[in-house]
Amino acid sequence: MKIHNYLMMSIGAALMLVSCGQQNQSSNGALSSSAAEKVYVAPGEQDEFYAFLSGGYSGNLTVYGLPSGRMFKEIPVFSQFPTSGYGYSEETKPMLNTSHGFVPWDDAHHPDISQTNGELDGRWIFINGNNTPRIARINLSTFETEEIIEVPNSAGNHSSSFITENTEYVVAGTRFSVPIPQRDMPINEYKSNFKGSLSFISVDPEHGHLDLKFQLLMPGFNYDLSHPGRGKSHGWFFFTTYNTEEAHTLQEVNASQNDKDFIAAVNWKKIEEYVNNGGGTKMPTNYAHNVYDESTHMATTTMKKEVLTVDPLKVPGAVYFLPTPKSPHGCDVDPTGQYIIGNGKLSADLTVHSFDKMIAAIEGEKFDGEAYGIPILKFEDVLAGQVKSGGLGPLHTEFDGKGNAYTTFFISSEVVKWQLGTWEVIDRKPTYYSVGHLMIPGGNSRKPFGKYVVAMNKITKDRYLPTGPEMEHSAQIYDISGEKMELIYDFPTHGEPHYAAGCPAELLAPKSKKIYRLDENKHPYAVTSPTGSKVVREGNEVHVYMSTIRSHFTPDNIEGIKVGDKVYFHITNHEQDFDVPHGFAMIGQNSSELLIMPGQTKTSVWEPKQVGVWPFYCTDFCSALHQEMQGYVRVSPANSNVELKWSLGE
Ligand code: K7E
Ligand code: CUA
Repeated sequence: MKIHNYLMMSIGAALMLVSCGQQNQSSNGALSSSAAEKVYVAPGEQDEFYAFLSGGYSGNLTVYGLPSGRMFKEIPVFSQFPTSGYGYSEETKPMLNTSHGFVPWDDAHHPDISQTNGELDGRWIFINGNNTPRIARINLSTFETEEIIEVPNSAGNHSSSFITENTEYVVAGTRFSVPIPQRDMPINEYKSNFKGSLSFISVDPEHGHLDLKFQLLMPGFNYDLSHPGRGKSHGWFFFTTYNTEEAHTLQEVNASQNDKDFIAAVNWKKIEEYVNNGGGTKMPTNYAHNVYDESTHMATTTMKKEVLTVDPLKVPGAVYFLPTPKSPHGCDVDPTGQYIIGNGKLSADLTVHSFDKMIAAIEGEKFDGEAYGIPILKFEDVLAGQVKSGGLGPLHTEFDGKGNAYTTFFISSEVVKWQLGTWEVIDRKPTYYSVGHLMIPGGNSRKPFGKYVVAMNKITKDRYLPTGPEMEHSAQIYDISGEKMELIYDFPTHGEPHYAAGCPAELLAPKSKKIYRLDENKHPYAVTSPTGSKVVREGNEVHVYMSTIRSHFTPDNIEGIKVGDKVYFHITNHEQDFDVPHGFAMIGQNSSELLIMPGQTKTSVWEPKQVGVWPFYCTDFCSALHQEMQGYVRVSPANSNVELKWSLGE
């Protein structure tokens, strides 16, 4: 039966291909049984790679396995997430604080895994919030968001969050230029008054803690994407720009006037030295820095009031412009650090700049004018080559570590494989449909794992059974181990994945955390001993110190709560086994349930509005007696004299 199905599918596929007149997909195409074997991970077996896909407007990050395309987890980052209670629990609410108040959503685009010597080290993954500019750091042993720093003087935090070769910095560039500092001024005075900030956020090598070290205040262009130099170009960072016209309206026309925009090359080591020697100007500002402490299980917000800004003209030799056609989007650096690829989305050819030639041109002071005092290098002097791709709408490029690059073409819906150095096109395969980013595990590091490429498509159409007008986006896996790419699988993704990051499973799986140790729990409201449960009234605030173990809450009966009280349930999960969470939910609560991992404490607030006896229960099916895992709270009128008491088994 199974063989029969495959046969039918293969014949169907072959007919379709013939009728579409597509010659470039061999009979060994997507639906052949050899392709099926390549993605088949048998029950009980595990995937070879982790893939972290940005969630776009879901604000989160999803974790998949490659090659199976199975989704393992959604990690909440910038959005409230009722599945775990992230952003609803008292402990995690501060993670979403910003200078604009509590912002429980964002648009997450570019995850990047920490590196040591330019190779993935698997400690953390970073991702940007595009809308209310933020950078998040996620711990890759707990798969939890540990830190979110807001980026002041930024708007549309898009050329982010990319890290330098030793994770010295996570870099965040602004897409929109804005008045800096923000002020009330006419929009049509944009030109030469607005500025674009490029932020360098240092990463503590031990704990990963983030600190906004300096902000480079650049001319008022749009800074679209960026990547670090690596190897020989370590110490530099490259940013694509568009709207060098500095238009402020009808951008689709007005920001496409110039034949060439720029890639900005920033020597951050030079600027770091300048600020370490006291350079830069402190500017008053206001931004949130939110840190989750794994020992107290609690996040805190610190509002920062100052930022160190740097005028590029004060650091000669730090910033240059490389002319690049035409409204470039992706900015990618090859594993050797020699080539900087600018994908002009309105151009058919890819422009590849040479780092060596750039340095020679700088040393020879061969400039082609300047923009706001920043020297412009001559296009011909820095050009390494052009890829005559034949495709339309190039967006992003990744590398396989074997001398090849893979570029996505949004308009012509394809991935094109080409060779670094010869600029020859080797292969092209269609995508379904309109691909944005693509990802090879380690594909933006010195050591890519060039076995699979994942293409993330913007349009799904007929790839899956229809689900009404809204379809999940579609990703596709290609086997790239041979000369030609082979499409081997389609899988749906969540939100709108832009970029993704991947790494070998063995980098993360062995160190993945299994439980939180109860004897290390420093939460101030934790119940760490079986007898520690209690209920304490402080005015109209009531603190319930509650514990859970299969299959009951302690206490499970509470009386003496009154309408108008604010009841804090601080719940500690006393399990110390892997994968035994308990949940908690209270009727009428204006937040979400909580999912509490073994050894962890989380807090849920409930403000009872009605007199009665109200139940709570465990939301996670934790044992055969999970349905018995429940309790009652008696709520009396505001003026009642019912004594506060709690019990279990009475
Ligand atoms: Cu091209 Cu935000 Cu990286 Cu989407 S961006 S595709
Ligand atoms: Cu605990 Cu269900």
